[in-house]
Amino acid sequence: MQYQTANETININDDMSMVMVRIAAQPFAFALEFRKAALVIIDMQRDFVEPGGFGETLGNDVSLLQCVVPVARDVLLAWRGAGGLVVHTRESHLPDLSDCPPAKRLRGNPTLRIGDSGPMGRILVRGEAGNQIVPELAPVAGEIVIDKPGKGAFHGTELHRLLAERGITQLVFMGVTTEVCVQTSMREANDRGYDCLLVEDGTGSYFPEFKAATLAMITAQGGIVGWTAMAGAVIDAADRCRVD
Ligand code: TIU
Repeated sequence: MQYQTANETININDDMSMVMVRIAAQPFAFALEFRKAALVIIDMQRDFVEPGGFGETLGNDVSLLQCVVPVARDVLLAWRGAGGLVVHTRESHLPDLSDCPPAKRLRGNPTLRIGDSGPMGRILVRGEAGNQIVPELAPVAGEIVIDKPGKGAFHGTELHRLLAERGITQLVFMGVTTEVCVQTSMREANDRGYDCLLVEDGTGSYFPEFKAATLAMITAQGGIVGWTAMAGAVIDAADRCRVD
């Protein structure tokens, strides 16, 4: 069965489980197949969002990322409420740093390097306070948590296998920072065959101009990397996929 609402077409299976919802997006509408889609929240960790973590050691103003938290929370709650799959990632390293290439640790002139002790524990090390996801977006039982040693969520992780096992073909991305871990993960996903959508107001950068450029790069050339859409459109779509 198919029916038309003001701005979208919705297909419904005979068992009334919704299979496809159109999301208003750039460069054109995104056909969300909710049961084949996962929400992927990249690195919403204290290390990037709060003072005293990795982001600040690199010289960044972490307050620029804090506006992402309430928006990402609204999308997360809607997605969760509709029973969708959620993936959280954390950029993190083993305590012995055996998964941290020296080139990454030694790059630049940070006030503290990866593995050094900071105000929220060892910088970017698994299990430390600063490495945890901010409380507003904390994972719940049944959600996938990926600890990743690189910027991309697929490099050195089981993410592709875990998604393939669940029949996931579409990924809706949020998180930080837009042009570093989010864009790298989206490009990795795009090359692995996923349709990817980035929530524009659910992602943030220490450099607003880099965020704007990333959104433009993703959607250029007919969606060379994927789509972008506002959180409200994604929340509306998730709400329509609820089976109450
Ligand atoms: N520095 C910066 O912008 N980002 C990172 O190092 N990691 C993530 O983006 N998660």
